Amino acid sequence: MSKRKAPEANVNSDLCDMLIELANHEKNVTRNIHKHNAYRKAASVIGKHPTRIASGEDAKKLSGVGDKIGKKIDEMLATGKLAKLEKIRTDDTSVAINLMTRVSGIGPAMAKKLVDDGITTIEELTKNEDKLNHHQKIGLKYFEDFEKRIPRDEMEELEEIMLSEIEDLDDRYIATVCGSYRRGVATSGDIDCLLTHPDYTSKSTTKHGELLVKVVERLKGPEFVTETISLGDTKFMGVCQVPGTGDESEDAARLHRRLDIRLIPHDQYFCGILYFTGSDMFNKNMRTEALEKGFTLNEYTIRPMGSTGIAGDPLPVTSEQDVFKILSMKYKKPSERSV
Ligand code: DCP
Ligand code: MG
Ligand code: MN
Repeated sequence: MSKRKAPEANVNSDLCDMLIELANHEKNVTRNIHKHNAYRKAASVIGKHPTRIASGEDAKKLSGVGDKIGKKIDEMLATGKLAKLEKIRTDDTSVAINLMTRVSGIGPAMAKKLVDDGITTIEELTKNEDKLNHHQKIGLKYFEDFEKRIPRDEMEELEEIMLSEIEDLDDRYIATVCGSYRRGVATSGDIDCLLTHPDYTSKSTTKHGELLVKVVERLKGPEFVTETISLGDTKFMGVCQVPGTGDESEDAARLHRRLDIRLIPHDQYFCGILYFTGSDMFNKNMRTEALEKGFTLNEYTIRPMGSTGIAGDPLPVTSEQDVFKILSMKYKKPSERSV
């Protein structure tokens, strides 16, 4: 039996929801990335706290919770709501900007520009499609589909189709579905696939552009990949779905899903896997811990930081475990990396 406790239900989920809503407002509307990060960090640490937070003072004992957030927690606990959020929720401009950012490809700056131009609904956006780039047009076309999370059984189906097509093409490819799916969660927002091939390393001088293009072409065959948002040498962004069965009612229910594929050099695959498994908050915390211990970690490599502040050569990594070992951290399985 495992010594670790099973993750408890979050007994402070109302406080977390409040902080996440505030974080999103700072990202999308006021565009204050520091405040966004502060709210996310507080939500993350409070979400991990095993007992009910009783007061702002109580919350402030946790790292990442300061005076201002402490006060908001007191207000929330006393009244069950937050005046600042009530105001945001009824502010037409905030509501419209938030709506626009839900379209894939529309960021906070573009959302504000659209709302400044008087575009505040999806219907108006559809009438003004000419203002959108290719990615945003696809985001609008599949607005409803992309909002729906992908159930795990569909993720498994998509994974199986994708991996078997890739293996048939060339069995030396290695592909791994990362993101929230690899963390074992029940539903995913999209499909994050990493790809590598022994012919492509960070030192290889031969052209690797074809490696990803060939895979994408192959995946279009069975009508798995249905749209390309963008395709470069190392990054594909597009749309996929479970291929049709010919049964009309079944086929009509199939949703279009966002698919990202990244081609990673063979010698950097495990840093890539670690990064793209996330979560983003877990990555942030791990990178901070790495820096504290004198290393710099990113999606490609882990390197020691010299006393001059200049990063040294990448350390050899042949598994995710290696990265944890270098940092003297206890290994965490993907399912333990959600916060
Ligand atoms: N990632 C990160 N920092 C970001 C964005 C992404 O570290 N700002 C990493 C960690 C994520 C992974 O990339 O887990 C994939 O990004 P997604 O946005 O697809 O996030 P998830 O797959 O974790 O969640 P979802 O189920 O919503 O797709
Ligand atoms: Mg994802
Ligand atoms: Mn993704």
